[in-house]
Amino acid sequence: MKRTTVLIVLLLPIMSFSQDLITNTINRNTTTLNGTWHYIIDPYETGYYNYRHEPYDKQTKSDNRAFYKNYHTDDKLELVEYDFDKSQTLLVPGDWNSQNEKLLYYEGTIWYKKSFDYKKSNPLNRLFLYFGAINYKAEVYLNGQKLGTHIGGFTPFNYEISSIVKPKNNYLVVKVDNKRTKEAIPTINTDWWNYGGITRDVKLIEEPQSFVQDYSIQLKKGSNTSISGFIKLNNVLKEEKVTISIPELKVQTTVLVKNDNKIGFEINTKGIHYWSPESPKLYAVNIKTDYQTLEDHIGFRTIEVKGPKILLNGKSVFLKGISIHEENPMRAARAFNDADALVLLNWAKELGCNYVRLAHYPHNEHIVRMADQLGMMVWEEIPVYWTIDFKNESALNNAKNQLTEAITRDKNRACIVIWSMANETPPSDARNKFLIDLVNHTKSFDNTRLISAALETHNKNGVNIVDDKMGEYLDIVAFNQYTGWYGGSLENAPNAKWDISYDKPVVISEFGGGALQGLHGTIKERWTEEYQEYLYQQNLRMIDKIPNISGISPWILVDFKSPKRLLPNIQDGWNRKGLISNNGIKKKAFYILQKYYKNKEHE
Ligand code: GCB
Repeated sequence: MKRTTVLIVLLLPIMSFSQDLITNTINRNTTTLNGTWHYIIDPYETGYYNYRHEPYDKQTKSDNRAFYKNYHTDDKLELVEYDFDKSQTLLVPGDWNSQNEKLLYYEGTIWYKKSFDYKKSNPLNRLFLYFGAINYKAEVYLNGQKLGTHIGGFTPFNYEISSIVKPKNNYLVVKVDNKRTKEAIPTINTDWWNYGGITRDVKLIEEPQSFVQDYSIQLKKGSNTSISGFIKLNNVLKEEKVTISIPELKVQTTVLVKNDNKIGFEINTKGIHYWSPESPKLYAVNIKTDYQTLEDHIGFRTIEVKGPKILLNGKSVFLKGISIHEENPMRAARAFNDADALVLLNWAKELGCNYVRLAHYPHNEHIVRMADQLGMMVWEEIPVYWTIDFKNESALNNAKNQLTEAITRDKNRACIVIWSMANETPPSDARNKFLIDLVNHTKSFDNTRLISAALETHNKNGVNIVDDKMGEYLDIVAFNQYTGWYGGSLENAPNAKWDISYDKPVVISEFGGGALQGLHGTIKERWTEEYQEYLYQQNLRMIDKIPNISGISPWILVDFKSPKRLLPNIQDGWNRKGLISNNGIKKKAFYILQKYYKNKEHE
């Protein structure tokens, strides 16, 4: 193998994490805790607070009434008012709403309990407990000891449990609370189902004393021959050598690691087969220390903006996209595995997409990895949605933390080309400050991708205006517009006038309208497939004339559940803007967009 020049840069810790996230858990030595978990529905939080409403886990004296104690007694006289083992079970991963009819609308606390045995393969090894996501707030306890609290429903977190875990009869208890609150991210008001529960994989990760916790391996900004990034070890015992190799490119480099800080590296190479939708090449990359070898599969590509164009690997690209929620419509449930990811992404492929907007929060790692493999560019977003409590410092920290966790998990995925800061947030000084903070935060982690946010337009004297101040801070000016649905005439749409203040690529992050699959009529009848079809035809005619248009992600691939959509016999709890119905049948508008994308291939 060719040795290349090594540049070692000591990167300062960029921010302190609430817990240090372990990345690439898919390729580590793990044991799943997925499966059946016992649960107790606890709307009054009886297992958390005593009758003076003081949390048990903040008391100095241990109290067996706390559900996390999972208390059992042989004393027939003793008062014990809960028993996980006699309670029902739920499947993990999975939302609770879709698993028990009584929980469809439930928003509040549910306690989960899983017992397990665990024998480490080497007694000196360390053990970590990893959750893919829990919506929304999780209090986690193992064998009666609190591990921590996590806030945010769509990002992973982990705890070290080496000193608590036993070979037999461990009991893991998690209090999950999905109540909506004003200061949360997202806030009280959203147009999607507030699925509660342990919604993603749970696993135990066994690691050596000192291990590779995280790394970034990507093409360096501005270069198409230099692969750079950092390696972060956990618990460096002595000076350690870490070798990063990409056998197929015949390159490797070794860095000397002295402490737990991130260590930068750079590898120069030639002959990279760049990742693209047409050819989503992923390279096996090995990270080797004295104690372990960790493998990943990483694609290399450049993504940049030049004036009003988006360039992928130096060539102008049009984002032929579609928006997607993390939901399997056939199960009417949160999506959480490869099979779900395939259903959604194969539909997008069939539509002719090269790009998906994963709205409105970070989706599970399965779909992101699948997009990497299938060659689908991705817009990843955090749930800063509508009217967040922008003046609230803790809301900002919460949003930043969710962004940190999302970027930490996904930064090595070539498919991700855009980080989105927000969706349809109302402009104000407080909002601008909030979003600018998020933009800077993102740049401090990852300067290789583009930054955007779904903004809004307003109309003045018949002209559609995009002048949101945030446009200055974004690489791509994206906005949602609903001509023909929430306002504006479809007939005149193709002649609409546009005034966009920025000479940057423009992406229509949403447009669309609802139709009940199977309902037919004329283009003058709302909810018919014909109306939706006409809406797509006219919007696409209009979009073709928008200056600097560089991509679209219409709203939305498939009908999705929303408690806000109440019209009987039409909506029945579903947002009907899907191009595909909730039972998987394509509506007429699907074929309009498919044809539009097909024609784009010849442009
Ligand atoms: C929007 C939102 C999206 C909604 C959609 C709608 O602008 O961004 O979350 O679901 O409109 O259907 O109204």
